[in-house]
Amino acid sequence: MRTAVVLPTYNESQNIESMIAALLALEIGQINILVVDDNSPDGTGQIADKLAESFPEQVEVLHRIGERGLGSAYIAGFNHVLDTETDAVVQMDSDFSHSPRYLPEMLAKLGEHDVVVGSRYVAGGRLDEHWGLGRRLLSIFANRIYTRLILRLHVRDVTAGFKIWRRSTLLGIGLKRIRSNGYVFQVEMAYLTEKLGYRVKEMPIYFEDRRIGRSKMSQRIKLEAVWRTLQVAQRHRRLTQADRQQ
Ligand SMILES: Nc1nc2c(ncn2[C@@H]2O[C@H](COP(=O)(O)OP(=O)(O)OP(=O)(O)O)[C@@H](O)[C@H]2O)c(=O)[nH]1
Ligand SMILES: [Mg+2]
Repeated sequence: MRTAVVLPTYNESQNIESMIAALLALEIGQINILVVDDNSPDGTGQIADKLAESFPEQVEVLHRIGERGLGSAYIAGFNHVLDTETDAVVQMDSDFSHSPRYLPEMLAKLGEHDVVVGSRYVAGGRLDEHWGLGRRLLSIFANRIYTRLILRLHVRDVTAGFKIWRRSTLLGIGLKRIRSNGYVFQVEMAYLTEKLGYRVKEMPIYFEDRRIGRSKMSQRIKLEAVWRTLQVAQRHRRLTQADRQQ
């Protein structure tokens, strides 16, 4: 099985090298890593370039100039790796909140499912204990109440950003359908996945706070998610399995 890992980075100069080392140390067959860097002012892109020189077979860097956003970085990265012969596509943060140690088990589960989700909200899943009550409540409200009520999703962790997709699932979803960029990117992908009838497996993970570096998620981005979720529902509510992209 060939696996491509898409790693979006914005100012992750302190994490990128150890993240790539941890991924390359996994024993999961052929692995290719694509870093998608949005011209990080802290030089993450240049560090990634050096790593690509050291591991030319496995590491590649996509530099985006003048563009920002987690969602659009993933779409650019997904399109890039779908042009290769990869069978599975990993989506994960590059700040160690999503631990590479879960990947072998997640990959094993992809055999019977169309996407495997590293989930904070199934039995055994956990949030970092440093999260304050406010942040916890906001995440629980967003995931367990608001999005589930509006979108009627079955998945527990609607904003999960740690996933392994089968190639065919990403192709069937049709990335051109995706319009969101921030947190709602995760929600829109989750909604399309279920609307199109794909089999989702949630696997519990411990979501650890980023080890080093600064957060990019502002209060405004979080608030924007509230009404953008309504747009996602509006946009895709009529889709069924027959609407999978060929
Ligand atoms: N390419 C790209 N990557 C981004 C952008 N914004 C965030 N990222 C990356 O996306 C991942 C998730 O972003 P984070 O800032 O960790 O978001 P978060 O996990 O909600 O917040 P903290 O971990 O608390 O900082 C990280 O790997 C970031 O480097 C962006 O605009 N472009
Ligand atoms: Mg993070």
